[in-house]
Amino acid sequence: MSKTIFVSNRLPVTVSKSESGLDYKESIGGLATGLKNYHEQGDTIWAGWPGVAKDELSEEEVSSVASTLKNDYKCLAVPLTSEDIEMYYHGFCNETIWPLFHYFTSAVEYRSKTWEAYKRVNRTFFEAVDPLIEEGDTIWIHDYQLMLLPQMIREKHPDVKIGFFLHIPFPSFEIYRLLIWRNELLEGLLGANLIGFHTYDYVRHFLSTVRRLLGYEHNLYKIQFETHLAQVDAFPMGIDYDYFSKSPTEENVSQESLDFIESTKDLRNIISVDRLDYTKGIPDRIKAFKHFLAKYPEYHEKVRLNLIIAPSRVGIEKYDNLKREIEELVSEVNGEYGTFSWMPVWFFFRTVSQDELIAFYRNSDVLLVTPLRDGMNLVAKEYVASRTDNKGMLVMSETAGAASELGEAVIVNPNDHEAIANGIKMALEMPEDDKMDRNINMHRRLSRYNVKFWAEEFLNTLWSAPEDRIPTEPL
Ligand code: GDG
Repeated sequence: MSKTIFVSNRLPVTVSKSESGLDYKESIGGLATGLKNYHEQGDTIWAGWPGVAKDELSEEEVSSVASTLKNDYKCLAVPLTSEDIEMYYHGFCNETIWPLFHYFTSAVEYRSKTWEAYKRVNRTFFEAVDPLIEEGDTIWIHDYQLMLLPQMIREKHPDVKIGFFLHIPFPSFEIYRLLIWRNELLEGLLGANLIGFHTYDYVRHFLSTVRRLLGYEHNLYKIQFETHLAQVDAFPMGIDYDYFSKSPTEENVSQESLDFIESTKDLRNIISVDRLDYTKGIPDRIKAFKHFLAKYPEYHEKVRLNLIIAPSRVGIEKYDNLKREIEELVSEVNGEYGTFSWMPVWFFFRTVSQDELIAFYRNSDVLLVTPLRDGMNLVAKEYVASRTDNKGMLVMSETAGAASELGEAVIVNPNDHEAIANGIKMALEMPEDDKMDRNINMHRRLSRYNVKFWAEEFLNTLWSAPEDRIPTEPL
């Protein structure tokens, strides 16, 4: 029977090693959250790196991880070394592709050593997945860490269906062209039968980049590449709407969180939830909140910003510096505006459980999500879905992919502190019936275009792609 193989850098479960042994924990992040349910229910295998370097484990531990992942989680562990992680993941993925695709051009590092590691690790993924592939299988590859993999698989298995989805923005041609290895990455992607992006803007950028760099025109979003057609389209990723809109059970929310929520009942609560990343615009958001307090003193002692930041890419200098910058800005606002009975910003540098997250969403009058660039941003969708009473309001930046689907939100330029401050005020003071109308529209869309719909739409499009191999021999 044919199966679907998901391939992504990380698995939906993260393995870590401590003195007490090996620990298995659900991974945090857009992709893990998004495909989890689909994977649990379908005939699928998920291949990816388990989160711990193979040279940090004994041989027995390596095989124990492999068999636990296989038997308990339907996962295939792709073993990577510490050197791989350093050069491929921290190196090429996060020092080159991530900043470039998010338009942080001055942060991009061009190092041929990390590029070599990127190629090598994409080959490692190929070698891990290759023995699993059987005729009729579908392979769905995810994200910027594996852009060479589609073509590697295509060369060996020309008849399987290969899909690729990019979770981050695809930048405009003028940005993308800065990359030294630009053609190789495009050719790697074009090995897929279907290449998906979150928005039509990213699709347009990709098509024009392929035309200008490789000279391939598209015909109705289909590009003839070597012996097959590569189709390109937008598939805006949704969330598990039912999960976020159902009530969390109280026993899943810690007493500490319930007490915290209780203590904020008399305040207007603004929440923001992000992974720690410089693309998320967190320092500008805090500065904008400070500006809000300066401009609208009537809100002193009445409002609170709850900043929940999940640790990410810990130990990397740029990220550690960002954390320090955030801490300084938070204490600056609290030092300047706080009183003996009121602290305007509460900063939590930790992850919380999903049920707690929903409880926090529900308790918040406003979600403030102002990334400088974001492929989609699932947090915005989760907040709207969680507030089933339609009494919350979303303030979000125009440079997040989700802005093109959530036009009823208060949309702001994330660099414009004045606009964010006014956006906060507008969201806090919006009449109930206006909020209700806007939220009802957003709910309708989110419940229909949920994550299951996203995955099915992508896979159905991939499966229904026409028999597209062009004969290589003259007829
Ligand atoms: C990439 C793209 C794109 C966060 N903190 C906690 C927690 N989270 C969960 C959220 C959400 C996910 O992590 C974050 O997803 P985002 O979409 O906001 O951002 P990225 O992680 O950067 O994801 C992004 C996404 O891929 C999907 O394609 O939207 O643009 O950058 O689901 O709920 N979850 C829990 N505790 C936390 O503390 N349980």
